[in-house]
Amino acid sequence: MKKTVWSMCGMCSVRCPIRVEVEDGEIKWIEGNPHLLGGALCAKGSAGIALQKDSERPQQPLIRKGGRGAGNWEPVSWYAALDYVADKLKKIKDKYGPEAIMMSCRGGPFLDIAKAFIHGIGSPNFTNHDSGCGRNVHHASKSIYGLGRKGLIYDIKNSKHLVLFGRNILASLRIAEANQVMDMLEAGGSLTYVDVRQSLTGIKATRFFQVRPGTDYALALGMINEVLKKEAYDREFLEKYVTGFEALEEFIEPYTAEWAAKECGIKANKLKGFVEEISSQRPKVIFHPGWMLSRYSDSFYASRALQILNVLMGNIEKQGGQLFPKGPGDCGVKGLRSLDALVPKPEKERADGVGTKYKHFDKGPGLFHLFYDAIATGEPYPIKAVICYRHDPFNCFPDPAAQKEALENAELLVSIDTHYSEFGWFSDVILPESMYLERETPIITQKGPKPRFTLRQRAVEPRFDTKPSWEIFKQIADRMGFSEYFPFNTIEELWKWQLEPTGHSYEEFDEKGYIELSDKPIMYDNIDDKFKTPSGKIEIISKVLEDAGLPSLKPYESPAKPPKGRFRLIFGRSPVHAHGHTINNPLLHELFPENTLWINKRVASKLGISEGDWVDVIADTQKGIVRAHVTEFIHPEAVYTVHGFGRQIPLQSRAYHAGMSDQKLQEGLLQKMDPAGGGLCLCEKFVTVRRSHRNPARRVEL
Ligand SMILES: Nc1nc2c(c(=O)[nH]1)N[C@H]1C(S)=C(S)[C@@H](COP(=O)(O)OP(=O)(O)OC[C@H]3O[C@@H](n4cnc5c(=O)[nH]c(N)nc54)[C@H](O)[C@@H]3O)O[C@H]1N2
Ligand SMILES: Nc1nc2c(c(=O)[nH]1)N[C@H]1C(S)=C(S)[C@@H](COP(=O)(O)OP(=O)(O)OC[C@H]3O[C@@H](n4cnc5c(=O)[nH]c(N)nc54)[C@H](O)[C@@H]3O)O[C@H]1N2
Ligand code: SF4
Ligand SMILES: [Mo]
Repeated sequence: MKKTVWSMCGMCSVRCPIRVEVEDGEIKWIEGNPHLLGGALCAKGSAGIALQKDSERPQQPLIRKGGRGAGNWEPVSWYAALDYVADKLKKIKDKYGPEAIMMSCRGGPFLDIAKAFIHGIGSPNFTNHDSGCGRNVHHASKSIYGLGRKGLIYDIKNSKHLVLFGRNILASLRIAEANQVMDMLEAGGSLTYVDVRQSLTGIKATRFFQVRPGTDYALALGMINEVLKKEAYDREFLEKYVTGFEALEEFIEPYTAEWAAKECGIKANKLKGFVEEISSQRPKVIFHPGWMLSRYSDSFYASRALQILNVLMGNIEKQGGQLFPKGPGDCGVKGLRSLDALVPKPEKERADGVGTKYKHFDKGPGLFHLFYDAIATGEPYPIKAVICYRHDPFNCFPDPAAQKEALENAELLVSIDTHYSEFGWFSDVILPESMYLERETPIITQKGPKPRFTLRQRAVEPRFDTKPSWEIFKQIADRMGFSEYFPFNTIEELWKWQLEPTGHSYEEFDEKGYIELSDKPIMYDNIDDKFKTPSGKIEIISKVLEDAGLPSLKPYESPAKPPKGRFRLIFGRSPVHAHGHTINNPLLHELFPENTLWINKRVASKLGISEGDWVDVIADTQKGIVRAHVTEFIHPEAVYTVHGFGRQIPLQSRAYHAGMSDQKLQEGLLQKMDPAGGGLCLCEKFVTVRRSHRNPARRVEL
């Protein structure tokens, strides 16, 4: 018999709502939830069935037998694995204190249970992947509005002009957002795209600025200068909500459109034409602050400048601009109950120094890469257990060799993952989580103009001896003696407990897969108290930054040019892969089996490199071998590759050594963060490229 299961995609972190058709315990069809996505699903989402059918994933708990990374595993029962982990954690807690245990979870809406777990142990050391992702953008937003990266959302569909700096929105996609971009374009809206290379988004754009790598801040400053010169801003909005405008006027003077155009390698009249266009379109103009603009040492300031442009447009809480996401409270509904709220907050300071040494950073998840210092040095105190749940730091942060060296000092490494991750392969215990179609998750709130509660439901039973993470955490907590923070035995009990204050019941999910809290978009009439900065205003001059001795408006410094014969290594995503964990998916592997190295045609011809040639990409001690993609559509200073490849897990036969790993080439970058934003400077590595003398059928990386 056929049945519909409402659930949530898990092939990437966007978590699109899905409808799954199941017949006789088999998944027959997956589509985007028709009520929200009109059935749309991306290639990765469609390949969820291939993942479910794939046997090249951990099938039962594993405990390491040989040396770390040797791949010698002993399959054990859940009982034995959970006992082993709980016992080790207890010993570490007794010897070094609970704060010696850290946990990283990728991020996203399902953090509650993971936070309750680590805080329940008594450790403040909860972290995530974000210093490799959107931290600069998050902190830039906080410094301006007092609100994080998700504190404002974009009404792209109704906008007249969307401006994207390195935000490849149609390839690095969220389905609903990509659909909004297409709707906006069809309605006659403009799209300005800024990148150092042409991309899927760039070819749909109405204007494309190809800039010299690392000069986004200059371009944004030039835009601000021209907007001010032409008085193309919302004076009333500025007077009402913004502090520091006079300082901006003074600061911006030297950064003219002509200066910016020269710095970025574009035409000044094109930049001026752009400002003329937006001046008639505001406030329906959105400067996307970047998602992962966290790659250069001034990306925080680039993102900040883009937010200043939004402020100048006066686009906040206006149709076609930026909107405050609305939650249950805006609909007269109480929020979901939180497990983490039951747990007393650990008093000890964080080992990454966030909140103490680094007061200007958001204490929430801190910064993972800074934990490596604590792990290596034992300062401010030792970290002895590292639990990675839905996170693969070796694929996420630069220089896995340097990470492994620091981890020598850790006594327990645990990976809770649906796949073999690079970290998992090196760790001591793998606790395999059931893949998303085989498990359920706690209920979450999805904020937006029309907020809702939603959840993931199990479509089919697990094929292997795997468990959902809620059960894994609960069972370790029981063994370690803090079950009071996990007051449930089944997921239904947890759902009921979460929903209790809201007045809704989980049967309501049956109809459409979510509980809609408002039937029409909510807009605020009054936004006077919405900015959470120290002054309660939008701060162009940020008190938090100034108190930390950091400038609010940083003078521009031109990025270094690569020395002769070298190139800046940049990276991005393919629409058919999600980081490293889909590379081995049988269907997605077929669509995109390995990455290439984009290299400018003129430069390539000087190096004697033709399309499809094998090239060596050399950093300091590391080398990658990959095929060249020779093209006019990339700036000659840069070479580009798709992130996530070069995996080294023999049990992933399709991904094993296919393509090249960018993070291995990023030697020395693990400690190089933007001091104001906390993001790692992932695009600050120069590499040498040469024709490879080898022509391997299967590449071996050094
Ligand atoms: N060099 C370089 N570095 C980068 C990037 C880059 O492009 N280049 N990108 C950066 C960005 S933007 C990000 S977000 C990070 C991403 O880095 P990560 O957050 O580490 O990446 P993911 O691959 O999304 O997920 C991590 C792990 O989660 C596992 N996983 C997936 N689904 C599930 C699940 O349902 N349950 C469990 N338990 N585990 C699951 C995957 O198998 C994978 O091992 O990397 C950053 N680092
Ligand atoms: N299909 C797919 N979609 C995804 C993901 C995925 O793994 N796969 N991951 C999700 C995640 S975690 C994130 S963070 C987002 C990231 O989404 P985006 O922020 O859009 O990131 P990327 O795809 O890495 O694309 C970044 C672009 O920046 C360009 N670039 C490099 N240097 C410069 C520069 O100096 N200036 C400018 N202007 N551009 C530059 C690169 O050429 C590349 O095209 O995507 C999300 N969506
Ligand atoms: S964007 Fe694609 S892979 Fe990501 S959640 Fe949505 S359907 Fe799944
Ligand atoms: Mo990301």
